[in-house]
Amino acid sequence: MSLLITQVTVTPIAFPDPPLLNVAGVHQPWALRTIVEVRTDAGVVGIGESYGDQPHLDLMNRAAAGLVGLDAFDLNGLRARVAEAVGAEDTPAGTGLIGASSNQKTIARVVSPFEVACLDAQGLALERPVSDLLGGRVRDRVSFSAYLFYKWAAHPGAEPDEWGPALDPAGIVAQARQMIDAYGFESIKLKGGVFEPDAEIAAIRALREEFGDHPLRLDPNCGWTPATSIRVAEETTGLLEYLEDPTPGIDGMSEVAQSASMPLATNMCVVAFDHIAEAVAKRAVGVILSDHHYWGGLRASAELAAICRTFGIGLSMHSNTHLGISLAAMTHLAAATPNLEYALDTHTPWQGGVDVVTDPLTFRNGALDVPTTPGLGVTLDRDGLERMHRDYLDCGIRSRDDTGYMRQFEPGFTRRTASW
Ligand code: GKR
Ligand code: MG
Repeated sequence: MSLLITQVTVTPIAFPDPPLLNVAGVHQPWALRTIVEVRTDAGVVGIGESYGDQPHLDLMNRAAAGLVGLDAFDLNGLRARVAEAVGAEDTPAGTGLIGASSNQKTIARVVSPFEVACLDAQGLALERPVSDLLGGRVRDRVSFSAYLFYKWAAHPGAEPDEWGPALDPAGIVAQARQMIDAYGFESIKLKGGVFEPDAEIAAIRALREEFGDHPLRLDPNCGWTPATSIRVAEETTGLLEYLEDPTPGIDGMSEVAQSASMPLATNMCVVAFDHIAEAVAKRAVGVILSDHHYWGGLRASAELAAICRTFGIGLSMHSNTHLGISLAAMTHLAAATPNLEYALDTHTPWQGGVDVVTDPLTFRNGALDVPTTPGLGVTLDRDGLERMHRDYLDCGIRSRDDTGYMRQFEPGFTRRTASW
């Protein structure tokens, strides 16, 4: 069967995003993503989704130009061509909430959407779901967690959104109730690093009181020093299934891990293959959050899973603001990853039903059925893509900048890394 790439399209899009708070500031009114389409001589078109920041978009466009003529089954060839197009570039994506950048990580990030699109095309051509191409489903349903954020009621000057404000424990519990009623999630993650640690511990206690059985996680995105992290770990003993990125760096995490009773998780200090050896040697992390968008695609994420299994490290999955192509890719990957023991993160509830696919996967009891139809099992909404591309052109945002946006309202604001 021939599956040669005949054309690659890269389309940046924008869609509304609520004012979610984090250590870097606050989400802007528009979130950016990029949709890639890989056309083949067999007539099938595979789709993928990635970040929308300008430097990354430039690299994806550069890489796309070199992919025509490649066999969509040749994923090693894809990586080689992307690496050649990226060259020595080292560009960060977004806010730095997914760890430091490097040339290897830049290549991995650019490969990812094209690899997903090639796997989608392969699945469509072979009439098999992507999970089959990754080794086959070990589960039919994939569980996700309720991802809570402190947030404002509205973007300044705009109408309140459907979620309302969440600026204290009562607001967080109300948000959890609303999200769990709508989606049925059974695990809960709170994005911290926004208020002083005692306020965030109080929110965790309030969640525990309200949701007796739900596993809880807290993620301040490195907002605390090692000493503060040790104290928070002590005070949340018995409350958390894991504590995510309390403090920056492998050394800092290692210091905290020595006394913390719960595993420490990360999507900030182990974010590329060359970080793993040091993290293992220093016993810095108990759980790695994989993310195919920056680990280099679905197959690279499966390699990460094997390494975690080898070293007895737990595996969870990270998310950034995303749409339905990424959600489908995450679901196929999780379905085919035996040692993914934790419910996955997703930002889906925050997108208010806006999507770039006509048939988004839908949550039932906090989980998604793994698609069994060919490819990713979702279809690009071409009218939606056009509309969202126009929104991208009109919104004026070209890179995510949570800190710059926050400074419009709090001029002295600085990112709170290790500030408590
Ligand atoms: O959406 O503000 C956000 C999150 O803070 C995100 O950017 C992080 O990368 O979800 C992420 C995390 O787990 O660190
Ligand atoms: Mg995190």
